[in-house]
Amino acid sequence: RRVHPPSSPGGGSIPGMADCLFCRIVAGEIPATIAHETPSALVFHDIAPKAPVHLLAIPKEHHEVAASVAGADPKLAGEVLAAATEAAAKAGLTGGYRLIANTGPDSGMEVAHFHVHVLGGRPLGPMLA
Ligand code: D5M
Repeated sequence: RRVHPPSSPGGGSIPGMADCLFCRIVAGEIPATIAHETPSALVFHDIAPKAPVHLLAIPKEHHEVAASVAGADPKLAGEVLAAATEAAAKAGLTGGYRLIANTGPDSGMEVAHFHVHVLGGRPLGPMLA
């Protein structure tokens, strides 16, 4: 299974990529509870859930942030969004849910592999509370 783009042999040309936590989950090197999988995307449970349902939807291929994947491969960006919504449906979030994609230091982003948080299972209140 290809994790890194072929333009980056060994995965070392982008800082942090060789040790990317989410690439290692895609590669099966770090365990995760998979909620949904498509040919290009993976959705798994967040290790520190902030809501009764807290999932992370990622592209299997490494892209750092939303702008990276949207610029390089907008179809893939859409596939990650679709995988997030499919996982929300599978999780039974009929009352609604929240999608969040942190980007860069001001957002508090911790893992530099693009991911969409899927939060739900209770009324979430105002987003910036
Ligand atoms: O969100 C990064 C998220 O990644 C944060 O909510 C914790 C989660 N996380 C960190 N390590 C793991 C593992 N090993 N499995 C599952 N989830 C994990 P950010 O938007 O970058 O702040």
